[in-house]
Amino acid sequence: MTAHDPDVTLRVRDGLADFTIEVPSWAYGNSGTRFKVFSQPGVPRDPFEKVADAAQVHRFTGASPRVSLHIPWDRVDDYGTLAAYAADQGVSVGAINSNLFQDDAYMLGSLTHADKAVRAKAVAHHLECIEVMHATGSKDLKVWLPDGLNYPGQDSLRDRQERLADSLQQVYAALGEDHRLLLEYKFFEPYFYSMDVPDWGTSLLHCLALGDKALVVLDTGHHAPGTNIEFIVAQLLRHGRLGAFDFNSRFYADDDLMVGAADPFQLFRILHEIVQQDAHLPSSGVNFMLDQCHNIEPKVQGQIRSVLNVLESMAKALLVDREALKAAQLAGDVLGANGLLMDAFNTDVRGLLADQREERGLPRDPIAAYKASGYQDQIAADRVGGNQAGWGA
Ligand code: AOS
Ligand code: ZN
Ligand code: ZN
Repeated sequence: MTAHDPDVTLRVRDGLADFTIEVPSWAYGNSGTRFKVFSQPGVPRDPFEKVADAAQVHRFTGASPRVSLHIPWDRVDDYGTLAAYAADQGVSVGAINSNLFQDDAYMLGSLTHADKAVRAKAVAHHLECIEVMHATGSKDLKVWLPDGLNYPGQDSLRDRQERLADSLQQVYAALGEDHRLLLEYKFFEPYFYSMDVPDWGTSLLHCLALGDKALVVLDTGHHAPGTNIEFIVAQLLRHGRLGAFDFNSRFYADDDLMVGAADPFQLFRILHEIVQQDAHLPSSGVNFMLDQCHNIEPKVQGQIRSVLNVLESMAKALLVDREALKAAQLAGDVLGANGLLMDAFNTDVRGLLADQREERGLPRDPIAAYKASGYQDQIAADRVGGNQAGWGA
């Protein structure tokens, strides 16, 4: 197979025609680890400048028309003005991310806390996020629950699940007609003995209890080493409960590095499962989002690289000859079936994607075009003293 076979070219063009990747507002601000936040020149000073930076990713890739917001990091006086500004920049507001991990009241839990007043505070925060959704046209409320325990006996594992179910039900009841609640799981951090939504099964159980508008968020950095993530993708798709990805890369833990940078083969295998179920099409409702923090690399450029990594893996997944694969699988042709997958993964699709970008009036090399645009120098000159609140700020 080559990426220039006519039918292959068509399969990739059709498959990517409406495929989009949502970028996070928090990728553009200074961020770091608990050891150090390295400041970079030109970082945004407010959510409007974050949106402007995010819009550059779409401007040069043509594949990132939505920007996830985070409350309170992106709190503004008038969200309608922010949404209108985003539209002027050629993008729209995507998921609204709540924050249950930076308020002292939540030290022992937020939606799971033993104190009903603390749970009410956490529920009220989500009602604020839902108001932001109404004001911006966002359809997705993303809830990452950072609650957990550090020691056995600290609290009742079961009681926390009951409290969580009740709290989530209150949030779910407040959703707008066309809103969705996306519940993200994480197997450790910021707590280390147990998390209250540690795995896809727990997220799925709560989503099933809530209703059809509750779906699971799969963050690729949120699993124990060696986890077969594509199995989780296949299972959640089978039950119609895969709401979104938070794409990133990990070498060690939840590193939030550029997606595809650590294990492009894993990214390909994940997207192969997506393509097998046609879940790359907008009709699937799966939201492909990035959740990354560019600590040492240039921010906008790091996002462009990440988007290109997803597009390249998706294009390779679209190369897989589905009929031939199914036939080989049914025939028990182990090496033939594996060979079909590896043939697609080992195909260089960069030229094909560059050709297709050029056909759409986009740059063949988005990173080179971004670097030549002078945008980075301009924001470095204009934005003195930037450091919008965000990770590690
Ligand atoms: C935290 O580890 C999770 O990945 C969250 O999805 C994300 O980083 C947070 O929602 C930022 O808003
Ligand atoms: Zn995430
Ligand atoms: Zn994470």
